[in-house]
Amino acid sequence: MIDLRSDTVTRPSEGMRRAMATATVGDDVYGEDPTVNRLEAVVAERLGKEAALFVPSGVMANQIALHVLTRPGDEVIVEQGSHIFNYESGAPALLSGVQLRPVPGAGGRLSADDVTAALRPTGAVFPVTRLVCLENTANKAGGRIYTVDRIQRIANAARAHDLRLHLDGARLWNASVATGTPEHAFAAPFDTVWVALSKGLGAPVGSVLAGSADRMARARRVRKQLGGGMRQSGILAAAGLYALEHQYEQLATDHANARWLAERLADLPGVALDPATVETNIIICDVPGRDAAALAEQTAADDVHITPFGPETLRITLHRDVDRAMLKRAWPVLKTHLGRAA
Ligand code: TLP
Repeated sequence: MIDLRSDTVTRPSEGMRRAMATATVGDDVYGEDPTVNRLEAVVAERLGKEAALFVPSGVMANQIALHVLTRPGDEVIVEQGSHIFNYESGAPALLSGVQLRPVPGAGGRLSADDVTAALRPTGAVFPVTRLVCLENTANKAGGRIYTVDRIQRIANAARAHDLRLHLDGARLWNASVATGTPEHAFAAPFDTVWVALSKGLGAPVGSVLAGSADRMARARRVRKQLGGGMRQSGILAAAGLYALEHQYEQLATDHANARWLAERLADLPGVALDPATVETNIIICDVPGRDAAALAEQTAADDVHITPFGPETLRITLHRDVDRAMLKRAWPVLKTHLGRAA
């Protein structure tokens, strides 16, 4: 099986399994797991924040951040393709009592003007605009990157109106590897930011949320309220530390593989794709006039798995468990099924 559905499907490598098996652990609810403490310190430093918190998933990282940065009834500006708006099961309304304001950004990314235009006037009838959430890379935009400059302009617009800022950095590592910009430079304007260990880095479980020491103390409490307090979670944190040390550089290979495939897909008659938009490990392409779900079923029958990401849109995601040789085997299958115009 060649699984290009997501970078979440990556499995722990042999070295990672060894690091997990030999990790020193303690009870993290007592704050006594040395491996978790080390992971939190390492990630806080890489993100340039005072403190960090290991959480079971990216969704929990987003939801904890929303909870500590808002009050019930607030409005939160998000891009309309964002994970928070589309794939978190309505949790912002359930867990934080906030209303999301989905804003369409050109090519799936917001600009400072988009944020300014979405601000609510003051007045008793309006919700209070409290928070702007960005996603870097932007998944539904095809893994596209928010540059530091663009983020800074958005942050200036937001701060001018006393808004807070949160970054969903599920694939922030990819943005850093692709641009050579350190993670802390991307993270600096944000109150809270999280990064995933369980996507391209290849760890089995976990994300790390970072921010000020005060906010992370509150976040620790919210994590417990959500049932995310874990015990000997150093077993999992060890996988994250191993990934950062040994598997981070590999992300560049995923990007090169994505470009290799994008250039070929773009030449197929049935596919609408500008390969220049493929900046990291995700390819989003349209198949005009054809049923994306049916196409994904056809490629799956030939053992190549991709994700329908809209009625006529497909997502193909590169990751460390698909090397160039496997990709070369996947290519004829993709070519056969996708390469026919409607
Ligand atoms: N994304 C998954 C699906 O849920 C779509 C994927 O296959 O890409 N933020 C972003 C930008 C994400 O892409 C994801 C996972 C999450 C948050 C949630 O992370 P987890 O799955 O760890 O809760």
